[in-house]
Amino acid sequence: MTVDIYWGSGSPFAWSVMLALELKGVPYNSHLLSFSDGDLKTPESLAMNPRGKVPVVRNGDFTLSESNAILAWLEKKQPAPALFGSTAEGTGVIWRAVLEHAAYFQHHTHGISGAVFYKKMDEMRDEVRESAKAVGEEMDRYETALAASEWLVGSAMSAADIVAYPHFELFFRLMARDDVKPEKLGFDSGWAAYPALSAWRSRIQAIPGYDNTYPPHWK
Ligand SMILES: N[C@@H](CCC(=O)N[C@@H](CS)C(=O)NCC(=O)O)C(=O)O
Repeated sequence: MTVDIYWGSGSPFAWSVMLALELKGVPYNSHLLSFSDGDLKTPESLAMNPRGKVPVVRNGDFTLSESNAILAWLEKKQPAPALFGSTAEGTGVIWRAVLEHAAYFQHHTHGISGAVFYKKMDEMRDEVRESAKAVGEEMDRYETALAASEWLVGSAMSAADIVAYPHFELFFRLMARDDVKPEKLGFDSGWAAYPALSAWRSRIQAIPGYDNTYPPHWK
């Protein structure tokens, strides 16, 4: 099986899917789309995903968007190594971690990145501060969990890790921007303030093929 993946540099959702492709050793054709050139809104892109968002994958005449749906599809197409566990209980707990990350972490980081990228900090400062506080609390939870275990769920890397990880990278990168640092949102030390998260980051960076997934415009 070869998968065509349509992605954008720096999209954490696309990054998760690419990590899964690398981990599972699924060959893929990479189609890097440009957000700024409007590549996601062409008739061809909108035919694949009417929402005009990435990632999108294609395999034969099958097309799928939504990163977590893609991960679930990929798991059925290429079961090994398993990213959603091997028991009913394992699968349930991994999905819980994936969904908790979306609800309690991405929900807030998404709001912050919107304020930064769309230059709306002045009008959204109060919401950004609230979100940063919520992210800090979640960050502490992750730090505690990863101080006790190498992976977010169980004893092996799973979808919980590869879904969460790119969002941490994007968040710390945002916090290091010159136009965000003066906001004093509490993350000036970046990854260094979180030793267990940093060790987890190193474990993920050791995935064979990791470099192929790293956002090109961040290099
Ligand atoms: N829920 C979607 C989110 C995808 C998403 O928001 N992608 C962003 C990039 S991070 C995008 O394509 N944005 C382009 C746009 O909205 O115009 C998923 O999990 O795949």
